[in-house]
This record gives sequence, C-alpha cells and structure tokens, in this order.
Amino acid sequence: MYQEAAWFTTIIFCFTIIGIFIFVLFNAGTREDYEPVKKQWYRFRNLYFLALIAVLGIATAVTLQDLPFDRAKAQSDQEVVDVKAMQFAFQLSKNEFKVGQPIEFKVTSSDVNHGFGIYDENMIVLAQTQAMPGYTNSVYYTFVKPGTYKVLCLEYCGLAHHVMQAEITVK
Ligand SMILES: [Cu+2]
Repeated sequence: MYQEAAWFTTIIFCFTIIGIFIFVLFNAGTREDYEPVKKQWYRFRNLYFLALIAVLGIATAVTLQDLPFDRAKAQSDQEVVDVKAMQFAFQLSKNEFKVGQPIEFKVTSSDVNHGFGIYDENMIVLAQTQAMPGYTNSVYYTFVKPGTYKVLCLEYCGLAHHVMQAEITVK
C-alpha cells in the first residue's frame, strides 16, 4: 500500500513538473523582453533562493533528527538475545518473549552477509539489521502484541536464501 502511494505520488509530481516545463517553454519571451524588469526579478530570485535554502535547511535538520529510526537506548530491564545467522538458518538464544519486554537482539553471522528482519503476522517488517560475519549489530525491539512473529533473511545469501527463517512467540 505504501509502495503504491509512493509510486502514484512520484508519477503525479513528475507530470506536474513536466507540465510546468511545457508551460514555461511556451510562455517564454526573448531576452529583450526581460531587460527592463531584469533587475527587479533578480532581486526577487535572490530572495526566493535564500528563502528556499532556509526552508530546506530547516526541514532537513528537523527530519534528520529521527535518523536512525531505531534509536532505542539500552535499558536496564532489557533482555539480550544472541542471534547467529548462517546458511541457511537463524540461531536465536531465546525465541519466547513477553509483551512489553524490551529486547536487544545482538546479531551476527557465521558465514556470509545476511539480513535479520522481524515480521508480524501480516508480514509487515517491524525491525531489521544486517547480520555480518565478524561484527555484531544490535537492534532493539519491544513487542506490543502477543502472537507469532517471523524472522526472515533480508539479504540474498545463496541458493536456499528463501527458506532461511525462524519464529518468535510472544505471550
Ligand atoms: Cu539470506
């Protein structure tokens, strides 16, 4: 659904921009037409440019505050789970949790690069990180609903990549 919304929004913006270009193309005069008003418009253009820089700068600064999205801090009551990804399975030190229990998944790999993605019952991804040999990446998550969750590999890692999964039960 989000993919479709993004797709249609992109298409609408593309055609809007094409439309504006065509409009400007057909309404543009010659250079002489603009000479008398040039100075005035240059001033407007400079102001417009500065305003644009200010707006975009502020928007960028504000929205970047949220990155990385999963910036949950280590908590004292946090349960630490070791995750080892390998061709073609996941090994979790624990896979049964309670609702509301903050969890830190410490994810690594014993062979090649894998992905560690936690999915809910509707196959919506809730949290993910890379599983890399020689590194441990932490991803923090707290389950808010009981149910059966799936762990899938998010990085093509070999012929049986598609069977690489694990289950997490939350009560
Ligand atoms: Cu894989």
